[in-house]
Amino acid sequence: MFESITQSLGKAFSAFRGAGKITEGNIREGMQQVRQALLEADVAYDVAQTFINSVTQKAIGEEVLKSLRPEQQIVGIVHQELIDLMGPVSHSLAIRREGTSVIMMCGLQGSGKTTTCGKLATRLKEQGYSPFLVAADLQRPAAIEQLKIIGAQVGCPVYSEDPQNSNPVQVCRNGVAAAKRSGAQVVILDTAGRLHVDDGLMRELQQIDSLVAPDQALLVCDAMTGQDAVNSAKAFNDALELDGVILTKLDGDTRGGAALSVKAVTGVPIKFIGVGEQLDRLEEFHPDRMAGRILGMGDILSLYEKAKKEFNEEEMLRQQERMQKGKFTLDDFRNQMRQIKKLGSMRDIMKMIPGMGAMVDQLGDMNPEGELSRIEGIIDSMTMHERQNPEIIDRSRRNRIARGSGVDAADVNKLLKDFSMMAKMMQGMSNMGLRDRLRMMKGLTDGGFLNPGAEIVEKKLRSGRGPADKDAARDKKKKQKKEAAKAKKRNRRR
Ligand SMILES: Nc1nc2c(ncn2[C@@H]2O[C@H](COP(=O)(O)OP(=O)(O)O)[C@@H](O)[C@H]2O)c(=O)[nH]1
Ligand SMILES: [Mg+2]
Repeated sequence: MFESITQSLGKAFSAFRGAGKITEGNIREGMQQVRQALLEADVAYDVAQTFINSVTQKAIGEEVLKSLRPEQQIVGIVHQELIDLMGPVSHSLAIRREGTSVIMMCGLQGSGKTTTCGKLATRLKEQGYSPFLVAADLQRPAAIEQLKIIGAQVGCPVYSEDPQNSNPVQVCRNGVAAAKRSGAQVVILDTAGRLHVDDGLMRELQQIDSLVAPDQALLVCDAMTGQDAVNSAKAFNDALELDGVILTKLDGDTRGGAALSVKAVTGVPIKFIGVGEQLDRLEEFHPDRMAGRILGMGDILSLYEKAKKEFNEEEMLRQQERMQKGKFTLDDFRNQMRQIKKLGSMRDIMKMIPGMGAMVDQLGDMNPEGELSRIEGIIDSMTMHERQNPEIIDRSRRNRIARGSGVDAADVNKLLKDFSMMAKMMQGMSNMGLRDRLRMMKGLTDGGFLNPGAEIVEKKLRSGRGPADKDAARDKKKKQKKEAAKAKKRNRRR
């Protein structure tokens, strides 16, 4: 997998070998080669360009990590950028706690839909669900037979109708009804594909989509077809609002272009990958592992992680000292937030904290980074003098800061109040024993200050908006969209 891109990226990184440090000159030269490597891998042009711009910016802005050579540091930055390019991903299949969930599979002919239906059914069965397959591809005579064989292998029922006297929409409707009657928990619809995206195919899929309202619409894409796969993904997503992509045949993909571009071009993440013909050859897609595989430099990556961690620890220690001396300013606070952000997305950090994992789901579409960025924005709008002496911020300064950062004056006030409370606590803490420190920390986190997501989570918990309501909201959104489209059509006819 990915041999060719791994090789050409390796060559690109060698541009930094022997360099004393990262400079604008060698980074530009190296990035030209990275771009070349990406284009050869069949990554979409815009995606490659945006990617190297972003790496360049980070590389120039990043502190020099003493223990690393420039080449190693660049690999680390590219690794992180690759992860951001392909993620974040949720592997959830939105399966309801009760009743029957419907997964609709679509994709071009030969992309691996039928095989992947079998793989998903296998996976679901392993997880203790009872899957049910529906043969809705009436295009190819052998397709129904193929799904029946796969169903027998998995050990799950397959619904089919005589293709002469039926149509795909009817098969899906009847199939879902049959699955419900049989008490199956998950129905997987194997729909028809065409050799190319065409209107007939899209209309048929839209009909099925509106009739059975699937919980998940997944697109199956053949990784070996590179940018074509990405373009078809875009077309399918425009017509159907996909929930995820399953990228197949990665076992034969040496270039990696589709894996790298799908998310950036369509906004839809890859949830699973197919890595072989057998029914157990389905894996969850993990951007970090994929980025590691593409770079093929496990040792350098772990070195980079370690150096980063040490750097963070050094910086944290320095700040702790300032805190204890009562010298902790808003500027230090801002630096600290940047450090936190560098550790990864707030969601990922929360997932690593015991007991917080469940809260991540409750966040829904909320964006704790947004809250951090807002605080950062407010501090950015202060002068250095203000950051170091917040007590001089009077009404007119406060209004200026609020205008500059696009928030209400009340938000500035709240930040100042929270900060002064925190600074006092921090200073007090340095003279305390461990037990009192912990008690104090708890006070801070409960207040939602050191944990900007908390307030949001609490709000959500209070309003009881869980995953089930999210489904309802999604259905409602779809319905509204459809109504609007219908109304438009009606108007046009008049
Ligand atoms: N190597 C490999 N082959 C696959 C994978 N997924 C599907 N295939 C093969 O691709 C071909 C087409 O698959 P099929 O499921 O019939 O595609 P459909 O037309 O979209 O239903 C078959 O020969 C499959 O065995 C995969 O992940 N790796
Ligand atoms: Mg098929």
